[in-house]
Amino acid sequence: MWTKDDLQKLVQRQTSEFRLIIVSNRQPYIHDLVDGEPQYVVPSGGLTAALDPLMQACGGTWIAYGGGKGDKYIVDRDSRVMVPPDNPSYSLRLVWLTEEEEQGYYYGFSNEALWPLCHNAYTEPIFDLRDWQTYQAVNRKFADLVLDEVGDSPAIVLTQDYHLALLPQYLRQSSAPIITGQFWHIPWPHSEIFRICPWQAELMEGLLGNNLLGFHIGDHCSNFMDAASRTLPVRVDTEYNRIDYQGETTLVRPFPISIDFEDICHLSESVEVEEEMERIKEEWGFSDQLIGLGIDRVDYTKGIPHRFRAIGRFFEKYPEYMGKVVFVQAGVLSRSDIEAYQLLGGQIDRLVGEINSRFGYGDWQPIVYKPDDLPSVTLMALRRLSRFCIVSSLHDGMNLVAKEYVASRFDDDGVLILSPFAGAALELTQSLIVNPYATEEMADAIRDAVTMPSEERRRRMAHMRGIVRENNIYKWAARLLVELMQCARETNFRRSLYASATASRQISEAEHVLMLFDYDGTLSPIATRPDLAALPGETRDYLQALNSKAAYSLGIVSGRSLDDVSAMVDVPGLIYAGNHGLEIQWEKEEFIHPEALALQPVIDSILRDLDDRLSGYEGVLVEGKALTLTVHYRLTPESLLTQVHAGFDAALSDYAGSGRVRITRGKEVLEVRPNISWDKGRAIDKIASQFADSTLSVFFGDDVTDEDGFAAIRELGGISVFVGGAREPTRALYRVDSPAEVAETLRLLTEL
Ligand code: GDG
Repeated sequence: MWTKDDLQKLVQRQTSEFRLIIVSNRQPYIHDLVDGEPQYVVPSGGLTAALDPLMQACGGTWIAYGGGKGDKYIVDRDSRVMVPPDNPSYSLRLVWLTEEEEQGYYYGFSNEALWPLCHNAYTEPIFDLRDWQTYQAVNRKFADLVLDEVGDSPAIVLTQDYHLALLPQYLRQSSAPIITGQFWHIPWPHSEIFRICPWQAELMEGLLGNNLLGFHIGDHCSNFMDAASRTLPVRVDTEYNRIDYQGETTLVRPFPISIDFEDICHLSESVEVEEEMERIKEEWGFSDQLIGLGIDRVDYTKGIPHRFRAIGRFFEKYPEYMGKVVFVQAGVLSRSDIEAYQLLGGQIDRLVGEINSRFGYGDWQPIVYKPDDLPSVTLMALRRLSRFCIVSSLHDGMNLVAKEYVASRFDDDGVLILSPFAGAALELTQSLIVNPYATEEMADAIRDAVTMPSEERRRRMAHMRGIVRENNIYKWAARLLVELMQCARETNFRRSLYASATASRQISEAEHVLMLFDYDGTLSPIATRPDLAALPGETRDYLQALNSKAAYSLGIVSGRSLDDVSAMVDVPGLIYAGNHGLEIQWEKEEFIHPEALALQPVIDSILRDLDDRLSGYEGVLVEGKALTLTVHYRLTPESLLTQVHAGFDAALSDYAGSGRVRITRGKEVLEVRPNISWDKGRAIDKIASQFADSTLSVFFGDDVTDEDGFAAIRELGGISVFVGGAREPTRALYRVDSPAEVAETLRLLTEL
């Protein structure tokens, strides 16, 4: 089970070289003015509930619209404040919008166009040109602040939701070192519906600015890919869920969002909640009645009228429950400036009035409606008091209310009635899943919930709790981050060293640059035999030219022996490190690792054994390099490979477990080195230590053994460059395609 702690460790291990920036419309802590004093409130809504725990675990910056009246009073000159206020752990930076901007971007395009467009709730979207233009302008405003926050350092920017569909494209248009991910919290409509939007192509282009785009469930991913293929000239790969457009790739993945299960479970057991339960029973006059519960943002997608109709039908069909069952609907009013929401408010009030006056008697009313944004302790108490909870969404990305209900029932009691049109229905299969439009079936589901034997209630609830406990918010965040890191490796984020403004600036501004290269596959193309891997003539010239500049010191760190590599490169005055850095030679030092020297007889004996066993095989070359050895088998026919590998195993069996040698399998080569804590990374550290701290270290490499070098360079705050395909995993921060591009980089630097 994922915990906050696990997530924190994952972030440190995998993403430490990137800053994490979340961008959303709404801030997680809004500051209002109470009696002239700024006071914060945590807004209700799924987004905050899900992402605040992630930011608390990871640190970083959250960029959002400063919509609170007190916001301006609590931020610093950069519009920044540390949050949560009680336990500051990450930074919140605010974007300021005028009233017109808020109107056009938030109420207008986001909530009168996109929200109804994405939800099958039969509310017609309003497409207003001015709203659209404001939406574009505000997305740019957000992008500017994000770019300011990113500066030159590599960042993961995780954008939230439908308010910011154009932002990723704006970020990509800059050359900032950003990996872009976006989570779309609401459904993505079928392409037949999406195409009614007059700006479908622009929206699609905006979202394809993401390296990774997440939805809650697979259906929304499929809808999106289908819509993309009908809107733009994209290539869609449905097997790997990826879209290629204008040379860039967007991965489309389902990430079912969740909640902090343990936290909610723990809170619901508290004494405060127990006391609140007593207070509610007494003050609201609930004696022995069975309580049904609804908790929603009052929105036309949540199916609140549909649920009330079913409650009316329940009492009509099963009058014996009159006076014995009461339904509490808690709600928080939202977007009340929008006409569709005002109409909904009126419709709900009328329905509650009708049902209560038709069935209610004495002190008993079938529906208690509290659209008052109740405090969370009250909501928690209501969850615990209730026999059943209804989530009757007409269409819902996930629906966290359902998961919160499950998490708070530590007693394994309670029945969840759930719409199949909420993403949550795919996980909470032990709920009573009912179509909210089917009033008759909903009424029967309510009857089933109130009559369900305790044993069955517990069995179902225990099952659902197991699922939500396992699929908690930390797992969601971890999966998203892991996938984003995969994107960092798979996309052309490391497209080219010289396309990166950061790297170019770092190099051109450095007082001194220590630039080290692996040889095979980095400076020279891989050849069929090691002696054929010659250095291209122009590369030699560039190395020489650059090394003669006072601001540069160049060197080679290779797996070849020192004598071999210095003969192949043949540029005097360079730093040469051979045998993976076990021997180093240049004007400032001559070094042979003493332990390696002591283990030389062991390497010699393995060499003889490998030679005896393998030198007869076609295409096998056993190369002794004194301190290490390499077997090359790039030219060995496929049919002999099994025997060659068996030869390795036999020759190495006595040594593999001895702890004296280290065996690495690289690009169709097998290398045997003394097992001492020394590698290319340590050699690079040793060389770099001879230079001033202000020296910028750069290392180009292509093979597994170069990864140690990349790690060392990262520690030194330098520039690590992987030479090779975009899809190969590496720790390097930058990438160039081939030895030819390394030569081109050298040429450009000589001309600086
Ligand atoms: C979007 C997607 C997706 C509700 N009423 C009150 C109240 N709430 C809290 C709930 C819950 C949150 O608001 C609602 O979350 P939902 O997931 O149900 O829905 P949306 O706000 O529409 O969120 C949705 C979500 O994003 C996350 O991705 O699941 O599909 O539409 O936490 O407890 N809180 C208070 N008073 C209320 O009356 N205090």
